[in-house]
Amino acid sequence: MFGALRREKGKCNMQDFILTAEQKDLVAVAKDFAERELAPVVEDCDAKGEFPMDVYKKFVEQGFSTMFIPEAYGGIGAGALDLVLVNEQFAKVDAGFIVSATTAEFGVTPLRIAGTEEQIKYYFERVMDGQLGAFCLTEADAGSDASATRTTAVRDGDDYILNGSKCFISSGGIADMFTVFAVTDKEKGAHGISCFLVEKEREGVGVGKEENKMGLRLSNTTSLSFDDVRVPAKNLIGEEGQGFMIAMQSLDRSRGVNSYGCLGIAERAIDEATKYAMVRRTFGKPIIKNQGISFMLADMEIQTTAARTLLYHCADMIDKTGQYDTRLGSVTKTFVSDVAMKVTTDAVQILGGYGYSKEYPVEKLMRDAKIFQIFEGTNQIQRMVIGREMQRRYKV
Ligand code: COS
Repeated sequence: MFGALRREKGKCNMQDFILTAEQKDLVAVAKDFAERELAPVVEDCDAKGEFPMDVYKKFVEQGFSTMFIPEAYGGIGAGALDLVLVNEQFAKVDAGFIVSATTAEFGVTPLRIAGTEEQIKYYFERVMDGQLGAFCLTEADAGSDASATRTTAVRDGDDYILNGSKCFISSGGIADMFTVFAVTDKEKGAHGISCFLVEKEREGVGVGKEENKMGLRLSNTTSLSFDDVRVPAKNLIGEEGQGFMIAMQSLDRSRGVNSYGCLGIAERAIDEATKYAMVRRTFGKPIIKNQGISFMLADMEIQTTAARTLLYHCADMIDKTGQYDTRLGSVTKTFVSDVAMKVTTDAVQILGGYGYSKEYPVEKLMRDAKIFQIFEGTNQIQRMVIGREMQRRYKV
């Protein structure tokens, strides 16, 4: 009866309107690769707690690992939004894989903030060869309180000698280069921390056991030890004492855009829960016909749409201004990860007993979502950061 006014199916997706043709192509390529190469190994790797190195090698061959490297250094020079879009597709299949596969980008951030041209080139060359990097800040007694770092670096002629250990390092066991934060002057507190580029092959670098994690089990997470590791002074990133500021600025850059992981998880949870609710029948009708279920799904959609919009906005701001806003990064990280936890918990509820069973994928999504409220600064720390930024803004 409505004829031409009838809505076309699938034409209400905002991605149809705001993405460029190139970005839509990127999304399609990433989606195809993730579903073809990654999806078949996820269940097994999740059970074993293993990073699929064979898939990573293909990921490198396809050029995904060098997307973030500027063209001037031989990479693809993708923007922040391009990277979010691609990584989101991987996260829908498995967030743990893409978190570990992209640690080189997080690892190089201190160099991009304060490194020399020579250091950056050296790091990028190794990434172009398929190597991974890792960002090493957290210690057993320095998690939320990052300035309580105990790892030390003592100057010895033209070198520094590093001693100490780091924990919960993403890609710790598979990375070849580490950006490590260590105390060079313990009297100066946060201003006595410095940052170093440490190659895995240096004598005294040790990789600890892999964490047996609740979720994100395809990501590799280990501790690292530094036992009299001699590093040339040219590996100091920035100046002595700048390390804490470099760490904070690195987190300002990563926290927002790295929310692609939990966004992909939330989107997948909606897919799974909606498909299930359409076919699962109780009392003679599909459960989605019950308002109790359809309202839950609607709330999941509302929250995830808002999360996606916020994340794309955060990435777009970086592309348009070249600036990384501390407040916006923390706001995005907190909102998207809280949404992912809520949405995956509700997806389990909609699937009921099946949701709690490993036979269906939603229990894994719920396990995977949790860490996003914890790493890169807990969501309590994010609220502290946001509160401080608000005080700065409203200072009279
Ligand atoms: N950019 C630039 N400088 C910053 C900064 C930022 N985002 N945040 C802090 N600084 C500077 C401050 O300006 C201050 O310098 P001055 O002494 O010259 O004023 C210095 O760094 C110390 O800052 P502050 O006093 O705020 O440090 P705190 O010890 O109170 O710690 C928090 C601040 C809690 C925000 C910090 O420890 C943090 O982010 N913790 C979480 C760490 C984390 O995310 N870990 C995850 C590891 S990676 S997966």
